[in-house]
This record gives sequence, structure tokens and C-alpha cells, in this order.
Amino acid sequence: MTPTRALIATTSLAVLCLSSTVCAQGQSAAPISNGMGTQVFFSPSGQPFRAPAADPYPVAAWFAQADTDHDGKLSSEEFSNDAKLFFVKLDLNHDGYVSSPENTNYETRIAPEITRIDPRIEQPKNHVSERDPNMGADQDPTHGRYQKTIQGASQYGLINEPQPVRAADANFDFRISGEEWLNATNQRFALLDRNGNGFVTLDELPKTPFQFALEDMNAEQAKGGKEKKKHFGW
Ligand SMILES: [Ca+2]
Ligand SMILES: [Ca+2]
Ligand SMILES: [Ca+2]
Repeated sequence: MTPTRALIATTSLAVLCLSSTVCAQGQSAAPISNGMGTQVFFSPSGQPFRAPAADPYPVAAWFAQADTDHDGKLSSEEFSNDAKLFFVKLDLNHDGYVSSPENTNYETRIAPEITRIDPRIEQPKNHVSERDPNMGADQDPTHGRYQKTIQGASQYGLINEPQPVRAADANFDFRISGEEWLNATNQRFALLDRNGNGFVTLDELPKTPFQFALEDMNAEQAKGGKEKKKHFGW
């Protein structure tokens, strides 16, 4: 284990055990098979998809789920319908809001990977989250919401958004309304529809940091662990 990896592994434990609830539920109530080889993907809404190493990377499983008319393209309607279905899963008491306890349920039971730093993913050398100096404050369409450190859902996602559920809480009242969810969903669609034609296709999607890590691991194995190149989707 390299010093960097050891450090990340230690950090991972620290993050995991920040709260005893997370520790208890992460290890007993919600065991996940996130060992070497299990592939993880988080949809833009934060829904996790997991697959064995031999299967296709599960971005394809999410895409197939959302592409309800099976034409190989996600329309903004299909994209937002998929996000709405996930909102219904998050809203356990069906009151139209994702509350703090429901968000905790998301972090501990639905997507426990979100509280961990995956040691398989190499972090960028510059951990500091800072605004692009070439971009004016009013030009950043994300208003600083997307950080450059790869953590939480960003490790497995198409957008650098570490906690996609909490990030949708635009008015910071600790609950996410349907309207806030729809607004966040529309912003996510706009980010992913890079050619602006109103559809998102599978080949238009960026690779996730986890996908790059898998490729690096495979290349390393092929080369006998020689040199490694890093690339990130943002
Ligand atoms: Ca479609
Ligand atoms: Ca609720
Ligand atoms: Ca809110």
C-alpha cells in the first residue's frame, strides 16, 4: 500500500465512524459488498447501482432504467421521471418532502458508500476546493456547489456532487421539496446534455472517477504495475 492509499484508507475509517449511527448501520443493518471488484455507479439523483466486476459498468443499468421508451436517448422528461421515482423512494413517509431523518436513511441504508472514501480511487493532487480563477463569481452556474475534491457520490457519479440529496436543498431548511428536487434535476440534465440537443445519450456521458480507477487498475495489471496516468471527468 502506498502512503497515499494508506492515508486515504485511514481517512475512510474516520469518515465512516464520525457518528455511531453510521458505524452501526453501515456495518450491520446495511452491509454492502463494496470490496475490490464490486463496481459502483451513482445516478445524477444519487441512486446507487452496484454490479460484479464481470458485468458492464452499472451506468448502463441506470440508463436502461431511465430510458423508458428504449430509444437509446434520455429526454429531459425521462430524466426527470427517473429522478422523481427516486424521490418517492427517499420520501419514506410520503409527505412530499425529504426530511433530515429521510436523508440520514439515504446516507446510512440506501447509499452507505457516500460516507466513505473509496481507497481504489486516487484523489487529485490539489485537494483544495477553489473556484476556477478564470471564471467570475456570477459565471459559475453551480454557485460553488460542485467541489473539486472527489468524495461521497462524486466518486461514482457523472457530476461532482458529493451529496446529491442534500445538495438539492436550495433554501437550506433541511428538507427537500418536490420543487427543489425538480430544479436540481433540471440543472443536472443541463450539465449532462453537453451538446445541448435536448437528449442525453450513453456515449455523451463522462466517465466516473471510479471508472477511471478501474481502467487504471486494469492497465496497471496489463503493464505489470508500471506507471499510471490520472484523468478525471471534470
Ligand atoms: Ca428515451
Ligand atoms: Ca418525507
Ligand atoms: Ca429545502
